[in-house]
Amino acid sequence: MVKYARYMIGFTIYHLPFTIYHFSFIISIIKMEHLKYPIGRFKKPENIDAATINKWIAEIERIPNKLKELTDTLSEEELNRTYRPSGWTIRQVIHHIADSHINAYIRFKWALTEDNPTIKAYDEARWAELPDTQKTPITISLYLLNELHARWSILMRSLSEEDLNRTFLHPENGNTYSLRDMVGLYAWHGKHHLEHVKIALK
Ligand code: NI
Repeated sequence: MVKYARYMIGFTIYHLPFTIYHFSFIISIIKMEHLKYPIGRFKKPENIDAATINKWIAEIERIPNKLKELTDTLSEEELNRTYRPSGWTIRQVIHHIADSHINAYIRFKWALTEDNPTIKAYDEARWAELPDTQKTPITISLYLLNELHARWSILMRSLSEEDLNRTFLHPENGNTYSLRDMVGLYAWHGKHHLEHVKIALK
């Protein structure tokens, strides 16, 4: 028995560094997931009723203003801060939201005017590296988002139940998405990046 206890103690001490290593590795993965997805990943509710759609549209409408409030007085140094190691800078996040939502708006229009069209995917990481991201002041993307969201919201508010069920096909994963789901996804997307800006400024 003593021999067994000694063996177990020896075994535990011998493996302790590995255990600590694995534990800290798991913690760092959890931390990275949290920095990447501070409000969690988008979870589609089972039932998306009219009240949920209205709430989401109101959230999309508020995003440009919230972004402006957060970034209005930032210095060049602050705009270059990132929200996680090797993540985007605040400047890139703002320009990315404009890139993403321009694409989203066009996807809505395609789905409303064609029968389950195949949309065009885009390489968001490479878009965020193009020269306009460095050279354009963020105020231009903030104005763009303000005007775009105004027009997008008018379109979204005009959609009937039937319109909301219209779909498009994403060529990268072969999945079909309804506009009903997309309203939720982009309400999430705005809040998701808003949180990144807040983290970068902490
Ligand atoms: Ni994004």
